[in-house]
Amino acid sequence: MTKINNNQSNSLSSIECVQDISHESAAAISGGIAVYTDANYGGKERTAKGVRDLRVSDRQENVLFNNQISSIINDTDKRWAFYTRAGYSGDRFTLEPGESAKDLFGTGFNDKITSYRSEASGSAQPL
Ligand SMILES: [Ca+2]
Repeated sequence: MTKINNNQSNSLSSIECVQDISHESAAAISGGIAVYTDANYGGKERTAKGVRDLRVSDRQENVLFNNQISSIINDTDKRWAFYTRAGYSGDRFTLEPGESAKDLFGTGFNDKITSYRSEASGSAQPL
């Protein structure tokens, strides 16, 4: 049962994306970002904009991606950052435009991602 259907007024991830990327940049994204619950782009797939808290979006969408992501495809023209905690906090790693993560096992991030978002291209290098 879906409680909320109005994404425009209630989606935290939508709000965050507006802050992160310009409308022009958002329109330039071609293939988008895709995360998978299994390695080698298997299991369940989530293709969407960034998300501030997967626990919230999971509940809204009746899915389970929080602490499940094991591979990622970044088919966009932006760097994307992935975090172990909600609100883009905790440990962080990034994927450059066109870069993919085939298997997060052994990286310290397998089944640990709770939020992710795009970053402006040309921003400072990650730590
Ligand atoms: Ca997994």
